[in-house]
Amino acid sequence: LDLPETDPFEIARVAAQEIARITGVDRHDVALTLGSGWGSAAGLIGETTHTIPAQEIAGFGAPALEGHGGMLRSVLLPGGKRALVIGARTHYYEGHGVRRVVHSVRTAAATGAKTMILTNGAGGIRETWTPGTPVLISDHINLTADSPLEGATFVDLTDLYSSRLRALARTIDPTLDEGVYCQFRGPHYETPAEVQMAKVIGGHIVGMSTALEAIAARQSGMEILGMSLITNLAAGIQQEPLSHGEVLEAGRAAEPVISALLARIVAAL
Ligand code: 6GU
Repeated sequence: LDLPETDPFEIARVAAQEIARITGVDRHDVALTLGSGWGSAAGLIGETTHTIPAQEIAGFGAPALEGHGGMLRSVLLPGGKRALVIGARTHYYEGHGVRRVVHSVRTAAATGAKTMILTNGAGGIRETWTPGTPVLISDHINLTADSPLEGATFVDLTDLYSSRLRALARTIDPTLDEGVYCQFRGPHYETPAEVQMAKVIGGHIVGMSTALEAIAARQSGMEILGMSLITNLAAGIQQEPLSHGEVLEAGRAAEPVISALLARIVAAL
């Protein structure tokens, strides 16, 4: 994937073939990337028939920490559809390049998935969002200065986060707020001044994932649902310093509720 002459879509097709061979499932209908706080949804949406260590599949590479590799799951949904659950996200800040960041999304598309659900844990800019609040992503601002598209590939990003799927999510939980997600490079959190900038330019949520993945999903023709779990308020919005430990703890605390919500949304697709 790192070599400029390799075709990332070809590696994604190989990855999809490997998933089909291991699972015996020749097409998946929907794919979910489960970020911080969303992991329990894997067990709630249906019956996991196969769990595959991601590093066994082409293009996924070795895990950042030994023993902390992500898993890919094939899940049979109650209605008979198939979900590919991606528990292995490569973040842009890991420095493996944007091809690695979006490889799971391209693999999902190559397995046949027409719907891509992208979730994350993120910081909130709106004071009313207490830790544990799930928010629908309505649009994004990509502050990475990078793109998964290579060469003269002009892809329209209107209604990137499907208004149809957002409306469907609100039939399950009418109280769901929505907001604009700003993807920063990370891995440091933003300064209070950067958070103010994000607010002034129209952002409501700050995080380190999702936008680049959504662009790749649109390029592959998938319909996208994006959801953030607000794990904390962003720097300067909350007065206390941010800690990764608190972010993880807020994710764990909210996990049962938001995972159940996501499972109900998936059942309604
Ligand atoms: Cl405040 N910023 C970013 N970039 N990512 C986060 C976060 C903040 N809180 C959780 N994840």
